[in-house]
Amino acid sequence: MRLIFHHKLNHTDNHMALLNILEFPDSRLRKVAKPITVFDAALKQLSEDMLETMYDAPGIGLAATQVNVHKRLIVIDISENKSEPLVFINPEITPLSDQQREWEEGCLSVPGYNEVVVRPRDIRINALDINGDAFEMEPDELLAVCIQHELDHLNGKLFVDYISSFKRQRIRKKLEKAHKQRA
Ligand code: GNR
Ligand code: NI
Repeated sequence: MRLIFHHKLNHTDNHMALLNILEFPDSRLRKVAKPITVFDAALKQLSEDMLETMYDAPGIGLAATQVNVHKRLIVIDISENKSEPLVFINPEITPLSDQQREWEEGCLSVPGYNEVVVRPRDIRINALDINGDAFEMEPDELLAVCIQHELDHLNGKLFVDYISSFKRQRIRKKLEKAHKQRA
């Protein structure tokens, strides 16, 4: 990965909270998130809470849509020891080649299921950091997959939308049954 610029959060805030993660087929996962225009303490708090929720799950990425906040904010950490938190605000992706890649994906909003998804292999991401400053990255491998998976969430899209409707219905029925049993 070529790192052009990225911002790391300061982990000095102790007042973090775990957020509830929406699960498929919740219709709120289909909402399109709105661009962020205000870069204040509340936004920093939301980023911290999302990172904490993601680490607790555990997962390697989380989109605000998944915690029922319909703003264009994603957090990612693909490191092994929670040491590389990344925050992307108003992210935009540009494919850099026609190459595609298959990857087995999972999702905290579709717990317990993994399916292979095909996506562009080479991308650039342009985004704002937590202070509203622009940066860009050219991620590869898992980070490129994860960024595209998270941006999909902001557009109301889930990885199960890429698989056969037969598989998707089966997953929907099983999760609905699990939700009923939980209630
Ligand atoms: O934790 C996650 N793992 C993962 C694995 C392969 C491709 C994408 C992901 S993202 C997922 C967390 C999540 O649901 N983010 O939206
Ligand atoms: Ni997901």
